[in-house]
Amino acid sequence: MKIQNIHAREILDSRGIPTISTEVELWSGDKGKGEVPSGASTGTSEVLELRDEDGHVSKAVENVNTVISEAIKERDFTSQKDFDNFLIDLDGTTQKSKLGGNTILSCSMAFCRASANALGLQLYEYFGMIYEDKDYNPETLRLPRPLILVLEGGKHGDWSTDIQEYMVAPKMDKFDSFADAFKAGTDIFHTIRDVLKAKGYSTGVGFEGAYAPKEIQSNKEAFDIIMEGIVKAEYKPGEDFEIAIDAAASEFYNAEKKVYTLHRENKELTSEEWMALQEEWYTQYPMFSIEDPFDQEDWNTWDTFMEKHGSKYQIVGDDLLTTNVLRIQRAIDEKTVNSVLIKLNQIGTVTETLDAIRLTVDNNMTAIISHRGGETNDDMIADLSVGTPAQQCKFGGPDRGERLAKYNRLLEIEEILNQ
Ligand code: 2PG
Ligand code: MG
Repeated sequence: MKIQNIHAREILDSRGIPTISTEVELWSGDKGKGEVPSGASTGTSEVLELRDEDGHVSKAVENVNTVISEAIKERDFTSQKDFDNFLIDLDGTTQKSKLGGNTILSCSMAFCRASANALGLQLYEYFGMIYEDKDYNPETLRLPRPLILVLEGGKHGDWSTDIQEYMVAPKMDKFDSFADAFKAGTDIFHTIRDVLKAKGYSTGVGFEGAYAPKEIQSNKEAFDIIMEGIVKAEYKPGEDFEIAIDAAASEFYNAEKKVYTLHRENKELTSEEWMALQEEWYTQYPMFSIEDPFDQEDWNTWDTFMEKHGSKYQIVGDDLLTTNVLRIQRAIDEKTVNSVLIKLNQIGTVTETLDAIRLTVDNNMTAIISHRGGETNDDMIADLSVGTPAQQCKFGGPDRGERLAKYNRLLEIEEILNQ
């Protein structure tokens, strides 16, 4: 695949914050675009997001339009891996701190789309091809189980709760299709709105398209509201829907004092105390998945939690692992998690993202393809969740266009696959 042109520009993400969009044109005339998301609650081991002092991304844009453009134009790349490795070498740093992780990812995504277009493939088919799974068979592609956001707090929801995300997860065998499961999830979402209204709580949404009522009294009340929503929407908690959370605990961990500060509970808790409080909550509800229950460097507590509860819950590393194969390997060796959250922009190329998924599933863990707090209308992650063996996705709540761009793409893919 030979590149004729590459061009980047600054656009705004779903929060009105600048991000980078890059378009690649191949000599065949096929084009592809990549729009990069941005985290709000970021892990410290993520690749560098290159920003100017005033928050813009003009340096990142300039890097694409000068250094990268000059280096890759007219060059023939044999594969996505070849292209991504070329950019990784051009940058030459472990954190992609010279050119920027966001800069490199925008090129990687754009090249990926252009290549799929050149081959006349759907993007999910192309992911299936380049995932290098020897058992790959387009006939067996599956839609993911969605973890649908219904309430948000933490950094995303102005700290209405300390826990950042409360999600409902349909049991897929209870529904005939992804479309049916997703529709049921949105029914619950709308019913939760009624529950909040009845309590006199606000129903405005946070960064990721779910309710973030300031009036909520405690982290636990959020669980009760969700249970009421599931039942009132006439689904059975535990049977039709389970609950998933992302505690994003690094955001309220005080590393100096070694305590978790729960503003909503007015408590400062040691790792052990925080674990005990979580255990008390989770045993009362039909929990399925628990993401980032502890700080990103509190490995020992993670290991203990996993040993005690790994057979019962999906325990997911996000800020802990940052889609980084070195950290994922450590988690495999120490048995820290049984699931890995996958985000393209934590690691900075399509190829390294596929490597992270492969390492995860080859070690019998689940992979969840995830959006970011700051998103664009780019829907690549929907295709990524279908074309790879990741069986779950986390794309936010059904009340903001940039979240629905991904869900709606899944609805489209399901229809194409059923034809
Ligand atoms: C997370 C993500 C997405 P952010 O923590 O899982 O929900 O949030 O992009 O802010 O890191
Ligand atoms: Mg997270």
